[in-house]
Amino acid sequence: MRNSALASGAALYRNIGLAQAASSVSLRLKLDPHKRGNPIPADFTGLSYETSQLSDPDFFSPDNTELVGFIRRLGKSGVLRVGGNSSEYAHWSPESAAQAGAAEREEDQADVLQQALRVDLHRGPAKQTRTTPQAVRNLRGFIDATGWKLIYGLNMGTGTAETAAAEADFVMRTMGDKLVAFQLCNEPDLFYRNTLRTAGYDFAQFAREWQHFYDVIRQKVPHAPFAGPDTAFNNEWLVPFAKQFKDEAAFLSQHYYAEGPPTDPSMTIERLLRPSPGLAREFEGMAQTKQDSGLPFRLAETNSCYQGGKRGVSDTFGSALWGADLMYQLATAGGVGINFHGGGYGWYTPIAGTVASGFTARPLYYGMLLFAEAGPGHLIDASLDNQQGAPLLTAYGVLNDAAEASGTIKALVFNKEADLAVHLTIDIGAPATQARALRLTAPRLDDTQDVTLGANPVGASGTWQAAHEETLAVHDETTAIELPAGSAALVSFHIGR
Ligand code: BDP
Repeated sequence: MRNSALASGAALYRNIGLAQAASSVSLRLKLDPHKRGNPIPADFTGLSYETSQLSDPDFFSPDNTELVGFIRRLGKSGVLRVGGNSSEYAHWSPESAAQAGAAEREEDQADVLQQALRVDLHRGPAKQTRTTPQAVRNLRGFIDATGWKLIYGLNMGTGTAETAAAEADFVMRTMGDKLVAFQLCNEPDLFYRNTLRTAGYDFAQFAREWQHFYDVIRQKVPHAPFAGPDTAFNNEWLVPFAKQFKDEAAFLSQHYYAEGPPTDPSMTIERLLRPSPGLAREFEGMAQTKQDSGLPFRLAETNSCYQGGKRGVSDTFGSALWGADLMYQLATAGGVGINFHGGGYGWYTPIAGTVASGFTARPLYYGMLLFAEAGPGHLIDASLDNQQGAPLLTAYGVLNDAAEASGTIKALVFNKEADLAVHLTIDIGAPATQARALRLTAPRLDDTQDVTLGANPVGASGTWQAAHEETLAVHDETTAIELPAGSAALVSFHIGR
């Protein structure tokens, strides 16, 4: 009761433009363009889909122009990862010509995530799917149409090294340099409990299997690139993997689910937006592996809540703030990329839909779009004073490498406070001539339908452009912006030359 009264009070203040009441606080952000942080590579952004999606060759196909459009809008480059639980039940079928009928395929595609979840939930046998040469050829066309690259998951869970080598050979010849890496399996640290291996399956056993698959595949495909271990969360597997396979792997990968299971009532938007001890642990593992191996780290599968997401959390505006903030947290910690998992109509999918019914952008997509608008480059030093006044406000600075010549600095600010508006003064650290703000907003954190970026929703095939940008006054290298509770903004500064 108290919370909802507070929330509606905050909404009222927002609506009548009185964000300064008791529920407002002033903070200062100081950017320093001369202190460069980690790079944000051009292919940082990414999506992850189930391998079972390949059972319908029309899904990842250049003819699926709608999905191509949604993906291209997220970045000129990026990484599509095909893997997940269902990669352990996907079978390479080079001879197979027969395909399921269109209706059956459509049903499968809407259900792809649910099928993949059966593995974790012990709800019965996982669905076995077939991957055909046609699906891989269409995938190549799709990848070309998007301009992105590919991570391809092979089946070590229930398949043989020889079959994986035959599949890898075809994939490598078809994808060429569009393939960034093969992953040999999905979340082997959970194999012991999802019936793929017996209880007690440990890192040593996994490492032997990984080495065997690697050797057999490399014999047939000498230049095949690999990434791993694609573990669910265990640094106890990630860290030794980095030590043992630093010469075999092109980069390291692990997964992260912020919450779960969805049936647990404590899994809420509010919890999602708080700092996560689980994420902090993953970052510790990543830092350790960087030190031990020098290999880059990619969060190759992530989302808000495992077991397909949680309705009212994963499909809300809260997930947009969470997702975009996670991208910058990861870059700050030294990660080189991220893949948000989805597909079909799963609660957490960034892009929902099927070939037959069409596709739409979910709230999480808007968070990724904000990241795309800020662009790649380098992080710059960004420090907040009085952060205890709004502990859930986070801020980042970006210097676009390409825009460097034209002198553009960006500030990303996320007010994840549910009831607290923030008056933010930004010290740009350079004499700026102009400041513009692009806002990511929705009426409420739990809103699922009315998210906008720059006052515009995402249209068909991912078409979007800002309908409204605010001009902010700049005085003596500073500007100020009001950030309503539960909102984010991208502020761009042009530095005078
Ligand atoms: C991950 C799996 C993915 C699932 C996801 C989930 O890799 O295939 O769909 O969990 O539970 O662990 O939503």
